Amino acid sequence: MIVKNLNKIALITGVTGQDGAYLAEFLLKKGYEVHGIKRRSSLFNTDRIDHLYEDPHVDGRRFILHYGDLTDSTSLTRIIQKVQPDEIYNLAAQSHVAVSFEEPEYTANADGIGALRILEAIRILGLTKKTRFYQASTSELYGLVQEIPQKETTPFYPRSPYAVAKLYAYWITVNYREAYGMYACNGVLFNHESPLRGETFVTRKITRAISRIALGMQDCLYLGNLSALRDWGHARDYIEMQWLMLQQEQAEDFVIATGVQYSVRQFVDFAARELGIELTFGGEGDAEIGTVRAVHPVDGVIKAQCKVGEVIVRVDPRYYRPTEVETLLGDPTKAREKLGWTPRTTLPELVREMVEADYNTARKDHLVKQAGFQAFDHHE
Ligand code: NDP
Ligand code: GDR
Repeated sequence: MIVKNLNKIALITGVTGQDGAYLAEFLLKKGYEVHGIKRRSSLFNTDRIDHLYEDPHVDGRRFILHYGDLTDSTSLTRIIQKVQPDEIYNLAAQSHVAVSFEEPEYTANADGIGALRILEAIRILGLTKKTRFYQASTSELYGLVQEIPQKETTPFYPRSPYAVAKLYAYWITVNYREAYGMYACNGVLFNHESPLRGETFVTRKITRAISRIALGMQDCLYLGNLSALRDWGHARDYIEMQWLMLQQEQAEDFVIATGVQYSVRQFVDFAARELGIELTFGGEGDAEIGTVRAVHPVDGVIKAQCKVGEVIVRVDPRYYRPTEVETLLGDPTKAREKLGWTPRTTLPELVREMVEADYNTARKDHLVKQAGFQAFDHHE
């Protein structure tokens, strides 16, 4: 049963990220007052939510940003006390698995203890009956998979500092639900992507590079493990589930996935085809390459500038991870049956949307260059 949500107040951590941007827009459309926590940075970091920005000098704002950080309890407690949210969506994280091997302690602090800090703030402020809590859990918890496909009851075996930190956050969320009767739940979300995806995650890295290669702006795309298998969905579909999970009578944890799996290699192939490039993959491991087999014209785009026989994809072992998650495939049956949810976007549709967006950006840069634009520079 869906609870009414008129004039509710939501607080989103990680509002400047991919999911935060989609969720903020979604909740605003539902009539929520939306508060977001952003980090201080030396450059603007609000690109993904600038279209939602409201002038602070005008009364009646429904989208309000606060400075805070998941590693700083005082900022979190202050914001939660001020906002008195009905719902908190904890989306903030150092979310890059490979980076977590480089920054394991920070990742543990932000992604693991960060969740605890919010739960404790809710408890200390006496909001356990008012404030519902959503934790952005992850399919990375399954890591070295114990069962295919993975569902809510599949045992965890995390394979990175990121996943271990998220494991703590998962269980502390369950513990606060059981210990204090809080409405707190985990969404165990499988990979979800979009044109707003960070540029160093594999899907976006591919769609961006293929677009630039097609326009002759880049020669080659260097990737790590091409054989990794993932269950990729669209972020727009998945954030709806984050909201739905907080609208139930009882808090429960849910797996969110499409139930369909592809390899990184297949993702590259789909992206290239969108721009008329057919590839042949050959070799193994570090020696694997993707060679152009054919180039076809495609409506609405300039004919791809790469030549038949050219190698445009290579493997660079620097992108391998010390411990890899080779295969992930989710079983979203519980979400379908209890929340009435099915993913709307297929992988080919997702790839098309991402390539379109990245191609348009690359095309703009290309046109500027072709038109002979030269930066004004006093020092030349
Ligand atoms: P992004 O990396 O796009 O966004 C992460 C957000 O967290 C950004 O707003 C970032 O701020 C913020 N952030 C990072 N560190 C801190 C910190 N110490 N304090 C406050 N804010 C911080 O991730 P996604 O939107 O893709 O993912 C959202 C959540 O879901 C993450 O927790 C992720 O781990 C999890 N998840 C994601 C999946 C996916 O496939 N996308 C799948 C499963 C789980 P800034 O913009 O300044 O960097
Ligand atoms: P993942 O996403 O680790 O699944 O975590 P990512 O896109 O980084 O990697 C997916 C798979 O692709 C392989 N890969 C590469 N990855 C990157 N980033 N760059 C490369 O060049 C490359 N080449 C091959 C990886 O080895 C991996 O197997 C994402 C994040 O959003 C997490 O926050 C989230 O919890 C999980 O999804 C579910």
